[in-house]
Amino acid sequence: MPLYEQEHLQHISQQFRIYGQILHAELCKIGHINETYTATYDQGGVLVRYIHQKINKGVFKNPVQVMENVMRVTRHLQTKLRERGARQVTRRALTVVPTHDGMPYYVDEDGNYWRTFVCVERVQSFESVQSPEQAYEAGRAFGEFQSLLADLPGERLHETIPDFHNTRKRFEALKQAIEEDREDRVRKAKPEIEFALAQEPWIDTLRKAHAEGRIPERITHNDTKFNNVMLDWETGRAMCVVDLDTVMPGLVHYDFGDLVRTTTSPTMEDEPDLSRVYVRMPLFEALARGYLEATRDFLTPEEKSHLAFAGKLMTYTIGIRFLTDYLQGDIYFRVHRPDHNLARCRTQFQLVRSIAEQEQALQDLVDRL
Ligand code: GN1
Ligand code: MG
Repeated sequence: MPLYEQEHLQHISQQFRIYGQILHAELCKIGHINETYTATYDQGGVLVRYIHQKINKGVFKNPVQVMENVMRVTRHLQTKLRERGARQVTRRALTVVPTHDGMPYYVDEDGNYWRTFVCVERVQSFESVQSPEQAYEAGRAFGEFQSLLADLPGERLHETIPDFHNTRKRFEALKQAIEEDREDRVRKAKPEIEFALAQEPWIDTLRKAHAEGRIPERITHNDTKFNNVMLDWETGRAMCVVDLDTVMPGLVHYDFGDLVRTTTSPTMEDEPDLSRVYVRMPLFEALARGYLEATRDFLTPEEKSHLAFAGKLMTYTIGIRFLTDYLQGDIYFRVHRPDHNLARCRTQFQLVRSIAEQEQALQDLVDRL
């Protein structure tokens, strides 16, 4: 990390109620949006780590509302876990460390919002799923997350990104990006564009079911990709889910769908060898088992009947978001090489094809569980 960044981080770290001295900090490369550092402190002669994170204000237009949601959600999770007699509550749900004047964030001289979390230790996350056990754990973790938040008291949570999973709006944004063709990339993405546009007939299915009152709004995580689950080093069990910025009102399908996207093919999000990208039944079955076990108390038959479809819809939705960003010149998702967003899009669309081919078999499997 360059020296000026080190010094800036030193300054940031002093704003929070941390009883210790910062020794060093490393940039954490996971995630496409926020800037995250893992910082080590000497606290009474013991090394303790904290997470400092700069919220991406281009993506989250209202960081104050983001943190209001995060505070309500983390407090509720911890209260419920304590009531249930859970051990290691601060490893099971994130803990926000306040600033010296009790605020959940610090605004720096450039108007950036910073926040600090207790670092959950002896856990790891993965960019791709390694086994059915892991898929099961991911399903269970996000199912439990929804279940614990089902009785969150108070007002409706803020919509931190309005229309985040509104596939119709994402579709319109794609069409506009194609029309504008700002970066002259449309010709390079022809097959992907054709595929994306051809899926239009089914993209409104869930929003329609919701509008007709057939599926309810709930509190959902909305970014359930597999690397947002922290698994215990030793036991492999899911301990904690992270990345709470998009926790807001949503459909359970948003969460289950993104889990299908990220846990049923043991490949990376940008896997270039498309022949390796397809749904593995044992992974899907484990995921669905974990999720259904945790959501049994509240999930309705109608919600359950759309779970396989949810996988297709969310994979498609995130696929068209990558494609749109590619056409607009990579302004949203962090990229690590040229055409990275196009590669990510291709991988998603390959998975959409695979889910579509097996959709009935996948739903039959869900129905049997
Ligand atoms: C982003 O920040 P990260 O990498 O966990 C994105 C998700 C996408 C995901 C695709 C706020 O999540 O919606 O599904 O990338 N988050 C936001 O990898 O846009
Ligand atoms: Mg993340």
